[in-house]
Amino acid sequence: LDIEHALRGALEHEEFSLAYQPLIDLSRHAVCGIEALLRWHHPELGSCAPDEFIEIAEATGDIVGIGEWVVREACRQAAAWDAAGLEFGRMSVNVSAVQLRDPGFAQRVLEACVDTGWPATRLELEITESALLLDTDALWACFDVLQGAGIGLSIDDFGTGFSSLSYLSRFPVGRLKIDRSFISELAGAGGTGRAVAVTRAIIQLGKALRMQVLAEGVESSADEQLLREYGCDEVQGYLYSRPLPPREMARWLQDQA
Ligand code: G
Ligand code: G
Ligand code: MN
Ligand code: NA
Repeated sequence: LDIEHALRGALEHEEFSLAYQPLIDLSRHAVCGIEALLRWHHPELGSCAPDEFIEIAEATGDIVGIGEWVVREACRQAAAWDAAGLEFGRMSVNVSAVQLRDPGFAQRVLEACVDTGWPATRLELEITESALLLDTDALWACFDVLQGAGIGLSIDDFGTGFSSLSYLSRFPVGRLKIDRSFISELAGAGGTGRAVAVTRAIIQLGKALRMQVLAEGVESSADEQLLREYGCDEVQGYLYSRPLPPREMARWLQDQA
């Protein structure tokens, strides 16, 4: 039994679930969003991490159907939490370049919002720098539909890809998410070092381009303190919460209120 074969039946057999991690606004020190993270448990293979199966699902094209399920489930859950009076701001969903290339993608995301009652203006899609390298008419048409509906776009793992800066400013991207590889080296360096320079440069770049900047992988209050000094807008990481199953996420939100 291999991953590729097992993936094929995973949606039908309801083997996927979502974990949720809070996003924190540094100035208010309050939750401002939630990121949905895909989880897969196969009865024989056990739990399989996204890093192990997303690439395979992209190669087979299965990511299109899986990704559509992720968007729908995240929006459904967000609407349910909102109806229950929990406050958390936006719902953020990871989207692969393969999904963006699919002609019906943007329309189906809008349909998911309508069907679940989740406002498009409170949905954000996280894409990677590599997705922008496509730069085709189809990609622009996709962004037009998303932007027209008020759906936000952020660049995930920023700093690890190859986007040229002039390029970046042409896309309707509202937020940069600094890759956690830089944040993990921050505090130890005590304000010097490569990771500090890159982190500060990304925050300044975000300001220059009028984008929000979020730092991923914040694990210590020393990291948080530095990021606050540097003018970072938002943070995410184990310091606040690990990715949690839905019930635990709801409890975490209740505890904040
Ligand atoms: O918790 P973590 O192991 O979930 O995530 C590992 C990687 O998998 C991250 O880079 C994340 O962006 C990616 N990932 C998580 N969920 C999804 C998803 O629903 N779709 C896509 N395309 N990537 C995801
Ligand atoms: O989509 P993205 O590449 O941002 O995926 C987030 C990944 O980072 C997930 O695998 C999630 O479990 C992981 N993650 C979130 N917060 C932390 C953290 O503080 N430290 C580490 N090491 N990983 C984290
Ligand atoms: Mn992400
Ligand atoms: Na990331």
